[in-house]
Amino acid sequence: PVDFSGTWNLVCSDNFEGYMLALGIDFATRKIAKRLKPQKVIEQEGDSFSIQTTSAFRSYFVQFKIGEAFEEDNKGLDHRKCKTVVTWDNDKLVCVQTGDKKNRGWTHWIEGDQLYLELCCEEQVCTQIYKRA
Ligand code: RET
Repeated sequence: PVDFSGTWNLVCSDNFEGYMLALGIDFATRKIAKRLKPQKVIEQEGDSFSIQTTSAFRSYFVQFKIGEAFEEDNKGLDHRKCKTVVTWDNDKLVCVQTGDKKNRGWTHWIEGDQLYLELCCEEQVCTQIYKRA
């Protein structure tokens, strides 16, 4: 099975601006956030995950077990509460964030030595690629 564990650095990002706009992130925050190169530290033990996204400006931490819904606070992002659940779709990690925003969620997968992250909100899709540190 896939193991997402490790430290990953952002190498490219497409339409993060559109994603942040869809979330209603304010102009000043977007201006700073789009220049960031966040690092992800993922710990995976079986079906338990913790994902720390760290940047010079702000950070975000989330912890979950596959298939177990939890309340996500999105603290430091848009602060909207979601009922969140993450499941496997073959080797992809698929997150659905149910709340005020339609079509909100993300998918993580690995290809070669790259970690992909697709972030969705409403009509916007942001694709990011991370490389092992
Ligand atoms: C930053 C900087 C402040 C503004 C925004 C951010 C976005 C963070 C995101 C994190 C996603 C985390 C995921 C975790 C699971 O893999 C970089 C904190 C909007 C979108 C998908």
